[in-house]
Amino acid sequence: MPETRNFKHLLVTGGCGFIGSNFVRSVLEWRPGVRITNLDALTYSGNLENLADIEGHERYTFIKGDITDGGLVQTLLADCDAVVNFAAESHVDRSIQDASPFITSNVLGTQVLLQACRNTWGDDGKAGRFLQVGTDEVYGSLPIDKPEELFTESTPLDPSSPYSASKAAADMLAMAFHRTFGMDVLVTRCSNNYGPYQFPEKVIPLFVTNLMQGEQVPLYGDGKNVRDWLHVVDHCEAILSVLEGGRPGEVYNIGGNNERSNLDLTHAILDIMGKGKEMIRPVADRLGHDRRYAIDASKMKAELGWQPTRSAWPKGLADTIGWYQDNTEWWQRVRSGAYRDYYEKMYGAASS
Ligand code: NAD
Ligand code: TDX
Repeated sequence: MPETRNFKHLLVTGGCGFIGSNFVRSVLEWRPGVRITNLDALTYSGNLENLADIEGHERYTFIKGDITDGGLVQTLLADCDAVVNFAAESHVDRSIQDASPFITSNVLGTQVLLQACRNTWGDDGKAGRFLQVGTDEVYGSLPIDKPEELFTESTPLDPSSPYSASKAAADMLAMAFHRTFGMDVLVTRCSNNYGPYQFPEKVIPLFVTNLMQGEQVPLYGDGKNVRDWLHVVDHCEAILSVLEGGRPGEVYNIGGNNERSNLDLTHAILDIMGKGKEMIRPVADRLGHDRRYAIDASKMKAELGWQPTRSAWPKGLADTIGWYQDNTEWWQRVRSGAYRDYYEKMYGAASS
């Protein structure tokens, strides 16, 4: 096992989103000595309510601001010894509608953060560590008829969507700062997450909240596309183990070993919620829709001893559906306002 590092003060970016908020809450609980500053621009998917339960926590500070603001980032970094960069535009369908915010936040934002680290932590940036939270989508698409094929850390990058292309650029910039300046940079690449506080544009909370409102669920294409589902808190634990124990300049793939076709996922949701198959509305396929993602996470297990423990299927899914059923006010607020316009543009019908 590599040497374990202890950090005192993390700058978490994008901590008001789905994964970031779960990470902030979990780390405050798991690491009683660690302080967290959360820098978030509060875009459409950033929500202060996601961390309402830790507002006022003595080891937590929230700063509203953009990762492309280098001066602000540098000021915050002066007292921090690590960055965990979650801040990003994260939805593939939105990147198909308009790629430009993806380039600004995901590419430019990552470069500004990396440069601010060098400006603050010395030319080689070695006074701190930078973890870039990446995605398996950068590897492109696997066939569904070759289950033995998996993404490893050495699979060539071959992104399909503007979203995944922007994330690939961010990963490459992070690695370039390691190779060129010797910065202590690591990249994680994770499969599809599910769990509490996910914005209901992503398939699981979209389908669950549609069904709770008596609406059908829009299934793209033939429904045979496959995703590898991981519970968000397993992802947070994996990120923390890479931050504390990973080797500089390395990529770590994180996955749930839990491949499901969208049709199987939809049927599981319908079963758990006691709904029938007539609630499925087949719709046109997503442009450039990747057929299958599947992660080989053996490096995480071999080097860091990490394995998912919360992703058992369908229990993890049922618990997650239970969370949305118990938190109707949260998602009803999220689904109001600008969300309705997004929904109508995407699915051609107003969300009730
Ligand atoms: P999300 O959309 O729920 O949250 C993104 C957060 O980043 C929001 O709080 C938003 O306000 C903030 N943000 C966006 N642009 C910003 C900017 N320029 N400056 C400051 N804050 C900004 O996304 P998520 O699902 O929590 O994903 C978080 C990260 O994890 C992303 O980098 C994403 O690519 C990656 N990832 C997500 C998944 C998944 O299944 N959701 C899987 C693998 C990797
Ligand atoms: O309405 C829908 N109908 C549908 O069939 C939506 C929104 C999705 N889908 C399908 C498309 C995908 O095959 O469900 C699958 C999952 O879709 P998303 O939830 O949009 O996730 P995906 O595109 O796989 O990307 C997610 O995982 C990797 C996250 O959004 C990314 O941020 C992450 O990097």
